[in-house]
Amino acid sequence: KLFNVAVVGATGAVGEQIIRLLEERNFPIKELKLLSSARSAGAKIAFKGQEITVQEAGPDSFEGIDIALFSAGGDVSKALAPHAVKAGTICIDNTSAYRMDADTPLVVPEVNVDKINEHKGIIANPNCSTIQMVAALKPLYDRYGISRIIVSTYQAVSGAGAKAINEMLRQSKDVLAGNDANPDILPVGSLPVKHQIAFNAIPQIDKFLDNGFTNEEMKMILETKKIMDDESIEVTATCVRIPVVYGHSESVYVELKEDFDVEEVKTLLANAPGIVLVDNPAEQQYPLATDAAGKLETFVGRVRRDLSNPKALNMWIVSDNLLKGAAWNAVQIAEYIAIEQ
Ligand code: 11C
Repeated sequence: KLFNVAVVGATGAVGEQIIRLLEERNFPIKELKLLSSARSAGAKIAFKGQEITVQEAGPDSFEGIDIALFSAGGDVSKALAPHAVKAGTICIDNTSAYRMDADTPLVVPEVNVDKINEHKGIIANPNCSTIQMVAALKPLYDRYGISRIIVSTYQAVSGAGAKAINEMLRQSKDVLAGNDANPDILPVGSLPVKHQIAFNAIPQIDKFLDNGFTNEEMKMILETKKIMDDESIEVTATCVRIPVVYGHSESVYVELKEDFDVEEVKTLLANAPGIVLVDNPAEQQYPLATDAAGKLETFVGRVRRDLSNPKALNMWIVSDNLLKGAAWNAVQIAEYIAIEQ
């Protein structure tokens, strides 16, 4: 069967990757409709040797569309996905708009692919930093159980969009030339205070909540429990923006419920779907954002027993935040839907 597919947010950093993956994976497409805000409408994007003109997204854009992939921000998803669902479109939403809704499956195929069939029109794609962590922890959860996760992230600027990439590169040149960084975008475009990202680490991703955690940290905490389908897992997170362009890195401490053998853990990880074990300290081999950029897999290394708690492991988890963290996870879900129909 061939599908009519729409990409909402076609000109954004994630939308671009979605279109590239649909082409590379040879997704069974009858017609591809590219949608965006009024500002980007009219742009032309190449797909399989054709030029497709981007149209302005509106409530009537979804007639005849089988699958729509949304990555134009939460407000756009909230405004348009209900119209798409009414038109019979299955929506794969890459924003946080519907992730925690009880009716919306939150899916990482390596973890809970079975949830896709429970959708009521919308399937949510989790936050990038959550996706790579749960993909790597799932094989350990299945074998030993997990009681607690403590994660610190080192997140790429591309997670905050193309403007943040430009800002980091521009600031780097300016600071090296002896000029002011003049921060303008990060940590949060809509907040008044801005901080330099070049040659820096900013412990704020998204806005703060009353509990002292940021939205990004709460996403990691709440989404992990929902995806793992286990409210008993204790999770805490500190999310930090660093001057890397592509690839989020995470230092993860995980307490397991049962005793484990570190070599067995490595074997489980090496054999897990979508996971690549890169763990050879003797040769200084471990996952690096620069190696993960452009790849679909999640890379895990520095696997070692914790010295303060013999039931815990430390590890380093890296993946391309725009691919497994966003576009690839969404296209993977679309591929499962296509196979089922
Ligand atoms: C970042 N994780 O790196 C964010 C971007 O909920 O989909 C993705 C936000 C989201 O800034």
